[in-house]
Amino acid sequence: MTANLLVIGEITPRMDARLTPSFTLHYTDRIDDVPAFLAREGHAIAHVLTDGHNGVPRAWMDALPALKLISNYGVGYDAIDVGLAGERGVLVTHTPGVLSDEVATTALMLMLACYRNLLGSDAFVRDGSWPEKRHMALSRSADHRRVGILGLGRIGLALARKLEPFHAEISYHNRTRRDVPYRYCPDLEKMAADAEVLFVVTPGGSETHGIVNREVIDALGPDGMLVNVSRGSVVDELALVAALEEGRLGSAGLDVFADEPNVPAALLSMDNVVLTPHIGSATEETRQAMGDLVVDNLLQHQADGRVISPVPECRDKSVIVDRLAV
Ligand code: NAP
Ligand code: 8YV
Repeated sequence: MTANLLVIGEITPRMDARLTPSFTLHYTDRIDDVPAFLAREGHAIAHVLTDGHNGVPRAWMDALPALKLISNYGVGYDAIDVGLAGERGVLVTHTPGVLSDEVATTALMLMLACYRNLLGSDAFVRDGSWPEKRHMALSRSADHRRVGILGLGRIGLALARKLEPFHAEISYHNRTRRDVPYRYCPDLEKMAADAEVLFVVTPGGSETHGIVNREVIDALGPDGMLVNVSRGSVVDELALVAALEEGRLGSAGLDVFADEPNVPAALLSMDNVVLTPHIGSATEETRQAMGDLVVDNLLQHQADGRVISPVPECRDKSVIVDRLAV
């Protein structure tokens, strides 16, 4: 007999095909009245699949008394109340590692696009300016930059390694120092003052809310660049927009925003910013790897109650499968 799985957000056909033999899938996007559905069927749903954008609304969790596992399609799980999940004995899994290189590439791409004016160059060709004006204004080099990475975790480290061929001088700020060949800065504002580019790669959530504030942005300065691929909540977006408008910050590459998919109107007309719609991990290859891990967690749990990649808050190590050992 198949078990019920509540699917919040979009999944790929491959994920659907792998899940269907073991689960009856209930897509919330296809249900007219989700609260009414949950009031009727919620008692029989032990598994939820969601993503970093949607999480699981509190009211829905309350309507799922038999919930055992939330499998998150993404590494960031700030949209899920892991404290509440823990209290209720609900496991939460995510997709660490399999997307690190892709998101690092996105961050690097944003830096390169800003320094080398990729969007302006493309527009110069498309709008017919090239034959008429002949030369564009010179851009800035992306080589030999002093770079600060806020959040040298899995993605931050992948990014640091990708920056090495650009001869970057790399510093980082975490709460804890790591055994890496990069300079540790215990003070974020000081790191920003020393850096030409500040990359933001921490998790979202209350601990990091607004830590890139006006002071940090001002420390980066009129020639500085901010690249954010973490969560919009980590940066004070009003302060960021004001600094760009007033020339207190030089440029920005932004993949994430405070109120997605809404982007502050002022950013849309600035030619010193590059904007992408939260596509850090959004390639066929990486989404396949993420989707496989999401599904593997669900199938494993269905088979024996264990999981492969729980979030760190999950303290019960007995439920974790050591993939290398199996
Ligand atoms: P990770 O390995 O857990 O790394 C997070 C890093 O942030 C760690 O080095 C951690 O070091 C640091 N950190 C955490 N809280 C901090 C704080 N309050 N102050 C300073 N540093 C702090 O996570 P990851 O796999 O690299 O992913 C990072 C985040 O990227 C995700 O949580 C997600 O929000 C975002 N992401 C975005 C996309 C996208 O599409 N744009 C895709 C994937 C992930 P300490 O613990 O020592 O402080
Ligand atoms: C996804 C992300 O876009 O992994 C994350 O934390 O932000 C992205 O990989 C998101 O989880 C939605 O699938």
